[in-house]
Amino acid sequence: MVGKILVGLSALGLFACTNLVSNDLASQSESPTATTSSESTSQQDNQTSQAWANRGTGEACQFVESGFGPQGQVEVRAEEVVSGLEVPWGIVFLENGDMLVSERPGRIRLVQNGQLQPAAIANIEVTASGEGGLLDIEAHPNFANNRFFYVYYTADEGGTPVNRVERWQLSANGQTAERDRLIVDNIPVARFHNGGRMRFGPDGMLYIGTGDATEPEASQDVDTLAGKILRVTPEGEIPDDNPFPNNPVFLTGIRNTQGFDWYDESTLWVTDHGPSGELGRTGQDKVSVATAGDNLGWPTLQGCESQEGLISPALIWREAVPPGGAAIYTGEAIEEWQGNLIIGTLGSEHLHRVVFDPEAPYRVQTHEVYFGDGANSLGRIREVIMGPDNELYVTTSNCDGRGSCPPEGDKIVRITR
Ligand SMILES: [Ca+2]
Repeated sequence: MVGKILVGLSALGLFACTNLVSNDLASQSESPTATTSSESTSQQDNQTSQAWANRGTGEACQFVESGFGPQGQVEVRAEEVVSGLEVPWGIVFLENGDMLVSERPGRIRLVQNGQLQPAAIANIEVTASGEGGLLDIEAHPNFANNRFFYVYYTADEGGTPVNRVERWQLSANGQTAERDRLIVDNIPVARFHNGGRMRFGPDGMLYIGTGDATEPEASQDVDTLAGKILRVTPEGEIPDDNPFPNNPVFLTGIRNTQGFDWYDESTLWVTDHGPSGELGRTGQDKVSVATAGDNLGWPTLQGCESQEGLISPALIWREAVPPGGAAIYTGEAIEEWQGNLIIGTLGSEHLHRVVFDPEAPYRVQTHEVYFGDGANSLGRIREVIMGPDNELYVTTSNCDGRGSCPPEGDKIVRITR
């Protein structure tokens, strides 16, 4: 039935079609894996494999020829949480509701009882040029007991810049932090494409997005850390069950990811930046559906092209979006968004909602633009993350040299009804 509606309306144009059906379809996505209790395991397995049969083949790739997508139809608003920040790249929520925020120039800031504390709790010596500096921050899954958190930053190693992940420990009173150990070193650096996103997965492993450091072919080389998503233990060791033996690499063929989240325990929705002039190409920012060991195709694939052994995107834009952080909305406040991927965008300055087909979760059903117009624009959006209060938080990145930095600086904003 859903397929027929889509086909029937497609003559009206893609955007009209997605607008008309989005609310209906979104409500079906609330229980994507629901099955009746009478079904046998083998039937479920069979259904599952059918549901994934065309993942990444190009068959389900949606190419947005112009613009970014239809205007969002759900009424949402932004509430300022704090301002006065400078390129807040990542947020960690502490068990008491406070937040740690990484600022790209190298500061870790504390938001305590809703107030941004004036002094940084730690200053990390970064070589900040271009897109490098202090990028993401991530809490240990057992932070409440061990107070460990992770930082990804660009360090000066004897005159050569490298990207590095370290583990730090927050003091008991939360006012200072100390370096604990090195987790991953010598991630290649360039002025652009430094990756930087970190997230703990549902398996308790630390996933780290890296950039190709302006060497596209590095993304296809499983023996470099550039242009990948890495997977390591909380101590920085290589897990025994990584897809490439004795190798931290989890996904290859990535150009510069800053956002990913888990659809289920083994499936990631991954955003990636497309080319900005190299190899004579521009635009082509995209969303892909990935599992362990996948090759997401940079720089081999363009647009919705497909090739054996490479994963074609689910959604790709001709015009430059570039995507910042991304999170699956799991809150109650915006019921229609539940289970959808919400992407913050930098250049196109909006929040993007992507609804996957619950029957075929590798296929984009609808997608929409929020906060994309002048009146309610937030500007450039960097981090996108669900808080422990089940609300969605984003950071602005208007003071990163590519936006219009207001007097109050960058902000953390809550997105709610
Ligand atoms: Ca993070």
